[in-house]
Amino acid sequence: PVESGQRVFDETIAKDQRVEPRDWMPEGYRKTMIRQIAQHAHSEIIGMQPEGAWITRAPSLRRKAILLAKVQDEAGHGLYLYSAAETLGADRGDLTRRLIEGRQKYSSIFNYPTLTFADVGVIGWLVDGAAICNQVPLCRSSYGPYARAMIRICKEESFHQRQGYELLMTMMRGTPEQREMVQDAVNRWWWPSLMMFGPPDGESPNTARSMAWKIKRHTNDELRQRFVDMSVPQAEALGVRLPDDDLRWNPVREHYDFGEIDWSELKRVISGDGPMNAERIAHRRRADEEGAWVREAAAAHAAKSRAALGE
Ligand code: FAQ
Repeated sequence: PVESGQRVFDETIAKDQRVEPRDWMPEGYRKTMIRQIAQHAHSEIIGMQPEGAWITRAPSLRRKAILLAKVQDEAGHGLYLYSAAETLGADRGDLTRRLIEGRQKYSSIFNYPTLTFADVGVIGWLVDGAAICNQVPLCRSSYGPYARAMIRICKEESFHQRQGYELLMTMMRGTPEQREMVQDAVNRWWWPSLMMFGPPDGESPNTARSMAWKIKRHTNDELRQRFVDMSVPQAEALGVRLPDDDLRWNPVREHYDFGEIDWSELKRVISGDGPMNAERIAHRRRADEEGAWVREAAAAHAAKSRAALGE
């Protein structure tokens, strides 16, 4: 019965234990978890595109091998997360359809273009850095399969972040043109990276409930601040300027103050009107259509194998 299910669920959350697929859970919890995991999975898969565009143009065999490995990891994260969504009763094909039809979201950050190879480094440093900041606390998220997926994904994201930083370090030791490329990429990606953490707490409809359910462990603004504090010394070590005149240490708060984020830009990009939204979705749609025959063949082969075994 629902009442005892609710009681067990409440106790599980209160004791900081994990909710598992077969456990009773409130419908709202299930819906929220499917929404967040699906958005996260879609982000990994769409997130393959900006960097994937540079695989054929990587400046050396070594850089190409690294980039290939990173983009493959992202595919792996996406598949891993779709599996986590399936434990909640979602259907993978249905989630993909919703993405392609614009009925489900993915991270705003992947709707910006990658103009030079320095963008690959900056995505590793800032975008993967922001992803780690957001996802390390999710390793303690209340839904078991999601929390466990995050542990493995965070380990790989750490490698991604380091490869980006190392790439930028190398470019910063290079020619003046290379240093300019890095600074230009930082100028373009800094503010969108801050937007990855979502709307400000006062305008985040999901945070309160997701915190009560221990799906989220910190608010959007708390994690954004943590990311800013972490990034400033890294920028100094690298020798780049973060493009914000209001960025300075606040000894009273013991945090860096930073400038006002253009929230209208985040709204625009989330609602489908960013620089690359149409292209990202068109590419994903094409990949889905071109892969249809593979899925059909695999299903037919599986059915034949089952028949041969007399099942
Ligand atoms: N972009 O009430 P809240 C990666 C939506 S990392 C687009 O605050 P919530 C690694 C939000 O979904 C990127 N939409 O929502 C990688 C909600 O919409 P809905 C993926 C955004 O869920 C690196 C509405 O606005 N990481 O892929 C964004 O409590 C390099 C109201 O917002 C994750 O998904 C945004 N930036 O908090 C891959 C992490 N922000 O559904 C390749 C897991 C907000 O109500 C290359 N997710 N929205 O219509 C989370 O932690 C949370 O879902 C937040 C949003 C923090 C993103």
